[in-house]
Amino acid sequence: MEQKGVTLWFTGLSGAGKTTISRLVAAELGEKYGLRVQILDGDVLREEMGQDLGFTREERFRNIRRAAWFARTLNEHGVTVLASFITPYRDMRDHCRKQIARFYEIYVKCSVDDCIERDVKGLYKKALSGVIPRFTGISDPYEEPWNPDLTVDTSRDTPVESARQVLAFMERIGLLPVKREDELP
Ligand code: ADX
Repeated sequence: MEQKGVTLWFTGLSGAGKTTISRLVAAELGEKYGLRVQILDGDVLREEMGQDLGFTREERFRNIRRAAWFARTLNEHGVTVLASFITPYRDMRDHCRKQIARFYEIYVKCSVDDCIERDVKGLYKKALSGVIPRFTGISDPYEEPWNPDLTVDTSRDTPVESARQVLAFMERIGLLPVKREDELP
């Protein structure tokens, strides 16, 4: 089936700001542009239908395969998907790019030091003390994207600024519906 919607795939470390930014973007896309939007989030998807999965490379890949399938299916139904998963390996992101016709990779860049300092969920502390094994950025790899469609830097910019950059990117490449003069209120 033709994929009518697009997927913005946010990749980056835990706590980098993927979820926060995707929520801000989703609100704007829905309210201002009337797009049908679905957020797919790593923590939520794992809770709802990934309890069988841990964090080995294979399990992460299975998680990402499921998410990519969902994104693709939603796109086929005209839904814009904002997916936020660490997606730590390049081959996983390449898989997504192949599966999803209109796929845009957004690197939510943040230094490990800043993530440790924020530690919103308290997971870095546990990872550093060895309570959580295989933690991305601490005891498990994160392969930085070589050629993302967009990078937002949350060590430097606020979530609102980053969300604006995402919307500006979407506008620049023609992903936002243009309102005609006579349609404006
Ligand atoms: S992915 O690697 O498969 O893409 P995903 O984005 O779904 O990861 O889930 C990451 C979330 O799981 C983190 O934000 C964090 O809340 C939680 N988590 C628990 N254990 C780990 C771990 N070992 N590594 C990374 N994230 C973990």
